[in-house]
Amino acid sequence: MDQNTLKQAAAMAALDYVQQDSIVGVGTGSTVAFFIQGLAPMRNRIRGAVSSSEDSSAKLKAAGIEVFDLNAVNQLDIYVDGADEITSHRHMIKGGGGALTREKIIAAVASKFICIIDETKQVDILGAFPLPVEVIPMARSYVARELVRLGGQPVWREGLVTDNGNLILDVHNLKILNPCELERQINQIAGVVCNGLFAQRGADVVITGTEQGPQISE
Ligand code: ABF
Repeated sequence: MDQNTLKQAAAMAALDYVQQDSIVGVGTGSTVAFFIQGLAPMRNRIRGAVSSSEDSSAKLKAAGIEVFDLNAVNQLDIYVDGADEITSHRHMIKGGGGALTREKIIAAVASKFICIIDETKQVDILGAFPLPVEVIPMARSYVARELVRLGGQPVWREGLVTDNGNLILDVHNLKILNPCELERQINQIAGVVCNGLFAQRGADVVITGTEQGPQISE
């Protein structure tokens, strides 16, 4: 099976967690795009969605699904999103799509974070995928110097401005043995808006598309 088929299988399996008359938290990326396609036929059985990016908002609206501002919602039963890397502890690197900040906010609100992946995302140790860090533009160089002090090699993702008007540094050559601690350390650097380590708040359910079908871990 090709990677897209595996992603689609995981995304379809996540539909079973969507509750009647609920507002669904929706992430960003190509795996989530399959989930949004699967949500479309259910649009009259849910109230709508809260979206983690302008890209996903456009896909949801095109599918006829109402998009709510998070401030209009008190709680979310589920948040469905992909990942760039994930460990057996359900710690993740996210943000390859540049939407990490809104993704982390919605994940914080949701009761259950359902991560949908293909099996290529599973790793023993996080860090082969460069860790995205969203920064306030004026702080880019200072934050880059601080990330070097933490052992990384930050590269400015030139040409990309996030939905929040900020910049992204992708940090290479990290071998992340304590994701929770590094997440905290990076968050303390002045000028950092958010970083792509989802370890303090990891996933609650992981649905992996495999050759044998979707495998669910919770
Ligand atoms: C998104 O899912 C991002 O955090 C992450 O980069 C992406 C994974 O992309 P894809 O599903 O396209 O492999 O939530």
